[in-house]
Amino acid sequence: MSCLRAVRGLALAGGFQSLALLSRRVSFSPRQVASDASFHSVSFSESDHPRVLITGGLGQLGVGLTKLLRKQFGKYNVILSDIRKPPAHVYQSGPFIYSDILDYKNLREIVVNNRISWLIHYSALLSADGEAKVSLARDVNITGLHNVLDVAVEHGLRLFIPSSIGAFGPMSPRNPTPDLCIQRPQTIYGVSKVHAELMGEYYHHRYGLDFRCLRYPGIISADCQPGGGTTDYAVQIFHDAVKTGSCVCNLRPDTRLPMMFIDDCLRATLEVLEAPAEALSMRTYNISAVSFTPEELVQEIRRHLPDLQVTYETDPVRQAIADSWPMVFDDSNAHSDWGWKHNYSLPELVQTMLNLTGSNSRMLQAN
Ligand code: AKB
Repeated sequence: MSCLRAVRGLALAGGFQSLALLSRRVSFSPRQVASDASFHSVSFSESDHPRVLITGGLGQLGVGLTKLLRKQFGKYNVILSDIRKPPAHVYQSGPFIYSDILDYKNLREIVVNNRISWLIHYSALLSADGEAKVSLARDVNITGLHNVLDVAVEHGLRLFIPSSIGAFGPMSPRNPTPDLCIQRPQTIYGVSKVHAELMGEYYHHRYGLDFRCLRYPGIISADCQPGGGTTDYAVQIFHDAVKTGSCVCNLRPDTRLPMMFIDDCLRATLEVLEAPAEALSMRTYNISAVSFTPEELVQEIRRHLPDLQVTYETDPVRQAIADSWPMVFDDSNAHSDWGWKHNYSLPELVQTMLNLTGSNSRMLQAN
């Protein structure tokens, strides 16, 4: 890609050190733009609230985060975006826009026309999907990321990108997994997440980008069908348990993974976005809530649905991914730097999920 071409000449002429200092002071854009382009967004005076754009907004997290941010910052200050057509209730609930993160000009136009100041980048292929579609995952998770990073630097945005337990690999310590350790993941998803962490931190260091990143555990939510993730087995169990009373689990019963209820995840995202920069000793934090195995999850669900039938049919690709991931996540830095603490224990998560999936499926039956 063309980024950094504009500054490369200067680097050769003036030396790397002085360029780095200069670029931090004058907010150099890493992407070459037309010489008559005006960065008028920087001259806007900031309103009280940020103007937020969420990419990949129709996945598991975007709609929920949009709701939370709109409560905090106002309906019209938060724009949900995706390349897919939104369902009616999402379209009617507030601003929605088409955005393609692989189209840099489209992204820039949205940022400029809507005076965006915070960008939350949720577009990504997840771990199991990524292994099935490596080249698409590389495009979306890596090329798309480059576009997002560049537009964020060019327009002085605060940029949030989620990373994941998937950013670790078989050589990482697994119980517990600290923030800083050997990563070396073995999936395209994991490689793209390490790339995002490092590029974000590099742009922070080099251009002063306000990059913030949380490594999410597996997220459990009720209002959308499980996507292409390895931890989605847990979401699937809830849907099947409520709908049919039986389920097939594609991981071994003793596979321990860090997990979190969606409300905790969305709150953590808002909290790190709002944290004062001085509080952040790092730019990428682990966040954690609970760790459980399929067997432990099933036991807890059986306290409410004693007749639940479960069969284990291990999928070798997903199992290998899960076996290379953390079992327990150490989030002590998030706790001490910006006060992170989860609310939902396993029993609370299960109770809430059964209530929500039960009422969702009752609503579908009634319609
Ligand atoms: C996945 O399983 O791929 C995701 C994740 C843990 O990042 N849910």
